[in-house]
Parts: sequence; structure tokens; C-alpha cells
Amino acid sequence: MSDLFAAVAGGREEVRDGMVLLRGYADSIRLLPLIAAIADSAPFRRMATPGGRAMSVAMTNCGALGWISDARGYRYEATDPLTGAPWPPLPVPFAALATAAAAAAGFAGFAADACLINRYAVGTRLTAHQDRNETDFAHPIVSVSLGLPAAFFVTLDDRRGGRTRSVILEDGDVVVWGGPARLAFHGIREIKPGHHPLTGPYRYNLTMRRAG
Ligand code: MD3
Ligand code: FE
Repeated sequence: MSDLFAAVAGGREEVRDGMVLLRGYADSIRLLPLIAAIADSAPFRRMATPGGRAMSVAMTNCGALGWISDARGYRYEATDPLTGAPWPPLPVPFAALATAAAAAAGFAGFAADACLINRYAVGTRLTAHQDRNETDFAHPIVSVSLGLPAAFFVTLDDRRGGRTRSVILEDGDVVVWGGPARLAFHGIREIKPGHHPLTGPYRYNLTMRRAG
């Protein structure tokens, strides 16, 4: 793994150009019951990759648009393919958190319309990828980490094999991505065994975007 790095500035750390980390910004005690309610109507599931394998991370969505992967590729859809119903609405506290965190990072007026919820069990990971299924890369992305910690990595340029920075994301940490970091390659290394008082053996991540 590469070096751990962060330039600290008043609780706002710039991990790389265009990536602002707000440590402990989110309250997982308030957010986790909302995730449980969403999963009651749109269950977590391991989606198929276009290559036909099951992703190790389990996912669901809320908001007007949800990110999906299947044999036809990656895209956003207004309905859940598992149930045929619209994705559950974006809870007001999620939307408010995304708008406030984006503003704190310098993106005033951000309004999310899509929230991907990732659930990582111990031993799962997310391999290096870019997020490019959104229509306008000028909007930031706000990510919220809940439960078990994870080692997140990001390339310093827009090349898959480029030099990386790593940072441990812990419960309550919020990351805002925008500008020069928007098309960086990034991923999550294998989740280490552990137990979190609120989530047990899981890490959750909310990724809030303007997709449409
Ligand atoms: C960097 N999720 O869902 S969130 C993803 O922790 C994803 O579950 C990770 O990567 C997770 O696509 C990382 C942080 C994140 C989100 C979007 C990005 C980093 C990003 C978009 C561009 C560059
Ligand atoms: Fe991503």
C-alpha cells in the first residue's frame, strides 16, 4: 500500500486535489435506521458485472435514480430491477447532509438525485474503477462511511495504474469529490475482520450524486 497522506486544515483534509475529507461529519446513529428502512423495500443484493460475475459488495439505492450493473453494463435506472418498483425516496437527512457537506467543500447548491448504498462484509473489496455513468461531471459526489473502517485508495492522475494515495475511512467520515479528482481511479481494499458497535461485521457507504 502507498503512503497515508492528508493535509489537515481545520477538520477539512485535502487528500488529493479535488478530494476533501470531513472527519466525523456524519452521525451514523441517525443514518443507519434509514438504511435499514430502505433495505426493507429495496433489499441489498450482489449485482452481476457485465462480465457475468457477482460483485462482492452488496448494493441498493434510494433517490430518483439508482445505479445498477448487469450483463448489459453499468447505468442509472428509475426502478429497482429486483422489484420493478421505483427506488425508495432519498431521505431528507441524506439530502441535507449531501448539500451541507458539498457546501463545506466549496460546492454550493449541490442537490443529490441518486444515492447508491454499498454494504461491505469482511473480506469484500471494490477494485479500481472510475465513476463515469453520470451525465455531468461538473457536479461533486458526496460519500459517507458508516461502521467498520476501510482502506480507500485513489490515483493521483486519471490512469488506472497511476500512483495512489491511501486513507482509512472510518465511521462518520464524509468525502466530497469534485473538479480534478472527479475521474480519478479509486477503490476499497479488502475489509479487515472487525466488529463495529452499530453495524457489527459490516461497512456501509452512501454515495450521493447528481446522476440525471
Ligand atoms: C472518487 N464507493 O460506489 S466512495 C462507488 O467506499 C465507490 O463504497 C466507494 O467508489 C465506497 O463508486 C468509495 C468515495 C468515492 C465516490 C465517488 C468517487 C470516490 C470517488 C468518484 C470519483 C472519484
Ligand atoms: Fe466509485
